[in-house]
Amino acid sequence: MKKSELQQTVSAVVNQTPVLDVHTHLYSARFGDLLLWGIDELLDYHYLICETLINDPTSPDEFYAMTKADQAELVWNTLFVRNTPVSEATRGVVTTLRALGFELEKTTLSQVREYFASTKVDDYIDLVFDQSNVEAAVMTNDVLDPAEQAVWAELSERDPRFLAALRIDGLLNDWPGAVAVLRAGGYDVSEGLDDNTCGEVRRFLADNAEVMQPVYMAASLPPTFAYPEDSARGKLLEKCILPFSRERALPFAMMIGVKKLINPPLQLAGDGVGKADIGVLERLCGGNPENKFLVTCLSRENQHELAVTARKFSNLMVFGCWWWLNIPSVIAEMTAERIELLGTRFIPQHSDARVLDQLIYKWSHSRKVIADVLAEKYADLIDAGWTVQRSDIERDVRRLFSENFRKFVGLDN
Ligand code: HDL
Ligand code: ZN
Repeated sequence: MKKSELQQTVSAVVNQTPVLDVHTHLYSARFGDLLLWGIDELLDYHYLICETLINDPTSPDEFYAMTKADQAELVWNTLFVRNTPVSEATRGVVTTLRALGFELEKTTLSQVREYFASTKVDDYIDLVFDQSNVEAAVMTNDVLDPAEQAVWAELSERDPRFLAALRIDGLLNDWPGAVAVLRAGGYDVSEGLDDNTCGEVRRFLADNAEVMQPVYMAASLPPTFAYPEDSARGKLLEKCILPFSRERALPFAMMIGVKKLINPPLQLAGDGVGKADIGVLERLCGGNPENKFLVTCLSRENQHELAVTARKFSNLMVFGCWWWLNIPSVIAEMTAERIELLGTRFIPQHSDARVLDQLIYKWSHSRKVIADVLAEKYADLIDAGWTVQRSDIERDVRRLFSENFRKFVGLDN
């Protein structure tokens, strides 16, 4: 292939290759209101809430006391009417509404609301998955959330487009709170984490995994995350999570670097970021060669050392440009250094979508950046004297967009 054909070919292949979205907060329609979709949810996204509250005098407490519709109105007027929607999260709303056929210059919020009021959720899931070319999305299933657990108890048939992930933040980051929930669920646990309690935690994980059939276990962890560590988290990891993950061949996804609630009144929008100690991964991956770890870090300053570490351990798979890294300038930087250090052995992106509609913009924005970086790398390779075929590009993008993940977690084995 000539260099002059690269950009068009790579863009076409990237757009045509379905993606398996390895981390979202979406749910299938059978989870009812847990699945967020439509314009008011799209505008009430916590990324837009904090952007609104730094541009408008409304306090967080006043904002959260408003109805969802009034919150959405304030977000719309502040970020889209009084200001230009040029940030990544605001531009995303523009991309999504355009893709749905709205001419924003002539569209009012109430017209968009009318469209959603007359749309059925099952039809909309089909439309969004088709528009975003997503073949499946991994949910975030909180094992300690009673509302979600109630749905699992009744769930008869599964939508194959929604894969489960056993999310265990509550266990690892709030063990005393978890003890109360597990005891209420009939598990004989105590805070002391003696052998009996650890056995009961493993039974709890096994019972949940039996119901959910997850593709991995996951937890978000603070920048101070340490291993080994003489703490509840350290003991739970050593005696429960790592053995269970190994025995069940269920990879453990660690999302490291979130500083919870640096501004508490902002609630879900109030988290911050901190640089983590990548040495934790050297000890976890090196000390547990039978375990598999999916890892993403929240701090931009961790990315290069994470990619270098991923060169050393075949049981470590790097994924995504998480949260505030999911912006074109940083996706480009991270994808380039990952290709330069890891070739195509990594998972370039996940959407982290909380609202179904976001799949449309998160994937169209990321696909453009990833295609541009890939085209540049193939051009460098052609300059070095290698012949690049379209079939090579198709194989590479399939690897990046789904096959690396499927193989690593044992899907379709
Ligand atoms: O812990 C996580 O999974 C994070 O993605 C948080 O949910 C965060 O609030 C988020 O939505 N980031 O995109
Ligand atoms: Zn998330």
